[in-house]
Amino acid sequence: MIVNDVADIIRGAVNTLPISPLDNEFPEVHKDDVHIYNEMWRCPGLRKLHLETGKTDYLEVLHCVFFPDPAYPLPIFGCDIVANDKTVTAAIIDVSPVAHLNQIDIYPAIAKICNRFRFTNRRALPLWGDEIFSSHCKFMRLTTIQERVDYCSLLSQILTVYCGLVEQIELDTDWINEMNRMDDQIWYCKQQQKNEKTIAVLSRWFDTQWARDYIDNILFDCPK
Ligand code: BLA
Repeated sequence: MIVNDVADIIRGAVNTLPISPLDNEFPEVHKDDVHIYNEMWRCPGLRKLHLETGKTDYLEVLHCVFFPDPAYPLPIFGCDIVANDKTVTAAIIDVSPVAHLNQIDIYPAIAKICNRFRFTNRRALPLWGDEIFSSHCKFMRLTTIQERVDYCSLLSQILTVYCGLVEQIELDTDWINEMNRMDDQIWYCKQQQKNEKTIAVLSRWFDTQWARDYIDNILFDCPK
């Protein structure tokens, strides 16, 4: 199953970092045939590394975001998978920019990796996504086994570069830079909160208010 393969790649990358566990309000959520698992960590440079996997009888989702500590000049890593029993309808991966990343430019390495992969069933980003994702963002349907393998390979190469950057990044003590990175991360979270497909699926499974709170506080909580 693609969600399990992708989750294992993410856990492998997370384990290369000096992580510690993060308070996790919902390690597991079970309702009828819906089962959601949350894993959360932190490490120097990242305020929250979050991996969520969700399964129902007919749908599997994986959501993962590495949210930087705004005191460090790091971009945001994010990926998402939505799969039914036949196909992966949505697979997305991006290293999303925020202001003042000038310490080390990760994008030439990311561009080189992304240019190695060509997916046939590309999808257009919704407007809210267009405003936060980088120009290297990949968003597509995965229809063949080869495309799933390619997605996993793309993911592990990007995570190697991203986690390598996290390990060598230094604190940027300029508080104006920090405030700008904070603003951009809040903008990222607010835009992601607008994804109507997330709220639609979660409110099919749970109470609408619970779904809203879960999106705003667990999936895309703003930095404080
Ligand atoms: C799309 N996200 C979706 C879709 C669903 C979810 C059902 C529609 C699938 C489709 O169009 O084929 C739902 N995703 C979820 C749910 C969870 C989840 C319920 O992870 C967890 C409980 N979404 C993210 C992250 C990104 C992201 C981190 O969580 C990107 C980094 C992007 N998801 C994203 C985008 C779409 C999407 C861009 C397409 C939205 C659209 O086409 O309008």
